[in-house]
Amino acid sequence: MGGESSTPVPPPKKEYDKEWRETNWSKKQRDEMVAALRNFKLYDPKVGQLRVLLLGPIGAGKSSFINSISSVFQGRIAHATEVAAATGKSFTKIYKTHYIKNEEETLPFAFNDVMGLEMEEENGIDPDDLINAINGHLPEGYKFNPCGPLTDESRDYNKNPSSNEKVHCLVNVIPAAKISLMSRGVIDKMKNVREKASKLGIPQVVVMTMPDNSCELVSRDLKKIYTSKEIKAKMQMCSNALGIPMNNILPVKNYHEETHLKNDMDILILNALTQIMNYANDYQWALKPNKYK
Ligand SMILES: Nc1nc2c(ncn2[C@@H]2O[C@H](COP(=O)(O)OP(=O)(O)OP(=O)(O)O)[C@@H](O)[C@H]2O)c(=O)[nH]1
Ligand SMILES: [Mg+2]
Repeated sequence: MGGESSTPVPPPKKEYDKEWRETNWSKKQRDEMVAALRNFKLYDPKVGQLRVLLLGPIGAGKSSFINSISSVFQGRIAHATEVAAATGKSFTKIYKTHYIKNEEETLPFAFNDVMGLEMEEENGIDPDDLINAINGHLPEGYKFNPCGPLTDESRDYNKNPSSNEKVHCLVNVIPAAKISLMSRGVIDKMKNVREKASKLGIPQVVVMTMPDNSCELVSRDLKKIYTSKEIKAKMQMCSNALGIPMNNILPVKNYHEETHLKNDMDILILNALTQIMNYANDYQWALKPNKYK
């Protein structure tokens, strides 16, 4: 027997040698992205705002993402919407628009987070209500009804939504550690909504949350997000499951236990937000009548 067989095989490396998605982590970059979003110009100012719909499983971090964005712009940990403790039930039950407050004015960004997508009737949202939301038919303050979606016969149904009540970007929120465990039912629901949105030309991204729960390296240092092999594999899984290309899979760590802002967290949140708003703006431009005049 040869002596070489006893040479220990080094464990496979958990990290790439360099970031596969180049990222500027500087404070200057953070401040420049905040400034650019504060001065964001809508292609169609008459519409007034860009509306983003967040959907995903119960407890995916949808509400936390809105709070995280709010925190970045307010320069402190903000509480724009209720966040759940880890229970099995959806915490968000009302269709409510959240705005992002800046120092003086409100940014032209509107966010709607809907209740979780789980299949159990009493627990999840009806896919038809998601389509209603996308098309602007759900009134502000609408309470999701477990017995069925809102129909055009209801008094509450917004029959003639204006452009700013319609959705301009669909954001699928998926926790990194859950992607491989997500039920066929939830994925099918997401795909179904995604196909309907695609027909309307609505841009779509995935915000992949909780990378800290999924990778030890990232939990210690968020800047390892694009060198961690584990995280890249999780992003690839999200991309494959929903059929959304890798460049539209945006990892973020939400503010959840921190008491102060952190530059690295802000960079990922701002990268995601910038991409979402640019896509939403492109879509609004595509909808604009007489745009070539
Ligand atoms: N570690 C970690 N925890 C997170 C992150 N994002 C959210 N959480 C926690 O996950 C839990 C669920 O977050 P929510 O924002 O309430 O989730 P949701 O998608 O709005 O849930 P529903 O409204 O119930 O459907 C909360 O306890 C958050 O503090 C993250 O990036 N990392
Ligand atoms: Mg919520």
